[in-house]
Amino acid sequence: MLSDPKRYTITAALIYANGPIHIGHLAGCYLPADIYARYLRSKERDVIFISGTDEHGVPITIKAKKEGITPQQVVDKYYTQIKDSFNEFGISFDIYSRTSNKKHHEVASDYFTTLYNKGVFKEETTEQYFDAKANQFLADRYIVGTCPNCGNPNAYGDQCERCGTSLSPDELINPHSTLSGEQPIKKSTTNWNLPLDELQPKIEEYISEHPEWKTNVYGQCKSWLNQGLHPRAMTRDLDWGIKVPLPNAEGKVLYVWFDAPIGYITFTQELLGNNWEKYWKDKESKLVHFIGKDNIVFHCIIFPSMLMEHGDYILPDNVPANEFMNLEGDKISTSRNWAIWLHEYLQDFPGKQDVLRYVLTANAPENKDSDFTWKDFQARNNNELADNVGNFINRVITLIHKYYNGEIPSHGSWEDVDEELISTIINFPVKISESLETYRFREALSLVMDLSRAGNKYLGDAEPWKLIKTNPERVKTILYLASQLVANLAVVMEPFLPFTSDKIFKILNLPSLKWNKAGDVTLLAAGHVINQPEILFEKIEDKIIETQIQKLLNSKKENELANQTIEPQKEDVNFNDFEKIDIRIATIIAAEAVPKTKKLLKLTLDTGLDERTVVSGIAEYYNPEKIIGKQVCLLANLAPREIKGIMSQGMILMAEDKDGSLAFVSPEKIIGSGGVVK
Ligand code: B3M
Ligand code: ZN
Repeated sequence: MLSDPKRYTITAALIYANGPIHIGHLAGCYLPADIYARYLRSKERDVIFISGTDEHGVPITIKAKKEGITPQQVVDKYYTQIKDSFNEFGISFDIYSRTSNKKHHEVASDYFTTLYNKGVFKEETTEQYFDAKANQFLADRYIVGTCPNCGNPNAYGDQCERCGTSLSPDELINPHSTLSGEQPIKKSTTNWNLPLDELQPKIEEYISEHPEWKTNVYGQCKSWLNQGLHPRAMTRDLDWGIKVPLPNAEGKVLYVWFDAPIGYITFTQELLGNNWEKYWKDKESKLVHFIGKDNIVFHCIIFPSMLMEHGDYILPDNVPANEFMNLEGDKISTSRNWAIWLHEYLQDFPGKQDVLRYVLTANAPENKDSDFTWKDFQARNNNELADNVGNFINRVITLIHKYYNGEIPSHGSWEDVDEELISTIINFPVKISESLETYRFREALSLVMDLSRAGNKYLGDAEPWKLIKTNPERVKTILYLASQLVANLAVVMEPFLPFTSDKIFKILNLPSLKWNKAGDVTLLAAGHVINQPEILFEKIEDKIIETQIQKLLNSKKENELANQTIEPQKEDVNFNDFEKIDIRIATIIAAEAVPKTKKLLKLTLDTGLDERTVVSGIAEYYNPEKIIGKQVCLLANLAPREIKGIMSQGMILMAEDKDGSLAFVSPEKIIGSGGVVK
């Protein structure tokens, strides 16, 4: 572990440009990366924060096929949308680029050539799965099957997303093509492998130098190493991607996981021109990759192998991968639309970026999966942001305006409670730093909240609003010190809540201050004039939250509907069979609920033949009072049977919708009761 690096190279995963981004992405990797980068900038360290979109690979071509557009159109559409969302949430990348650009094609291609010339790759001709119908080799996500490790029936040809195991198509049980659904055949093809099996000792040595890595990351690496690494092809038979720069490689592109991490290098070059190399090659630079847990093997084993084999590069110093964030108890899923999309959140909660940043960090899936719920979002906003931070700052600013026309008062001598608060102000930034530097962002944020709580307690105990009548001199000291705490909070809060920090500095009429000012209780000089208070966090009402919950429930319902299949047609019957059935138009003349049941109504029907009773399971859909006079179809000659002690003579025909709801089948104009349906 590099303890006092000269500079930091921070990367956040290059997300596939095949869809918008949701809270899971933000919580999993972009927020922690941003907090870290902002903190280091505040410490005035030399830092670059690099990211962009991954625009190659099967996920892009599958999406293009689905939307009926070209892969280029897919990535153009989502690159802009993703970039805008990050921007609006204050994710402070120094560059946000894309792997489909020309520069990246050159850099990745050169990188491949360098490894090729060094003899790193093993050329291998093997039988690969091929979809004869689609006339295509089935790499990566084009093939699915059952994971040999955990039994997930939808594991991809490169990885099982359920257990995280990295796979090759040959390991899948019962493989089938995602293009045609067919069983694939085998066809011979040549590819270039990275011999991870041979590199294993070097990788083992590298990983064992990093026992400080998060246990989830270190543990995953150890488990792969224990299973033994396998060679992995760095080229694919696909037509979308970076062409393999070899004469005999027609129709082949670089494996997306070969080119994507090189994107970090390309984008650094785009950002810095000739000045890029020290961020990747100087041993005193600290390289940190922020990713989600499904990308661990690629960043801890495969990319480091590529870097080692190239020879000039430093290796990742840390890969603080997070686990996953669930939503209302269920796995976030793009295809099931079970997600909170950032662009939709912004429409529904304009200006509340920091609230989401706060909730996602306070509840970050740092060591295990976590769960986002709207109720928790509301509670954290109302009880933590509004009642703690907002309330403290607002009270201080308001009182300074009320008593001193907005001028910071001068202080008298310190009392014990003041000394205590001063030592809190001095100690907290150090503690927060320690947590941040060891990637414990939840803990760091909760320390910031503790600092604010200390301010609230100080004010609440001192009660300056009462003291002003009896001891106005003492009130000056209290508000002087409380205002210093407000300024300190603005400094230490900046990495987490940059928009709020900005607002506080504006209210305080100060320029944004750097981390080295934290712990100082003279940030606001006596006589300095501050601006008017502003509400930092509004409470969020129940009905707003209910709307969001309803939105999720609707999407669940829509999804269920879309996935429901139409019942297959039954076996043929002949006309004689049909004629045995006596269906009549009947008119409902009375209806009442059957006591002690939820579903049943007792109906009295005028059938033209007689007046009879039928028990029908429609109480969830019809109010008995509202159906009197309604004409329905009755299966009149169904043998009578007793239901809940009532003799039911026949059955009302109902149409069932995909969601299971029921509707009467009624004649299109009034028909005399007893009319035959034929
Ligand atoms: N595109 C996977 C993902 O979006 C992959 C990350 C690349 S990081 C170099 O989750
Ligand atoms: Zn699995």
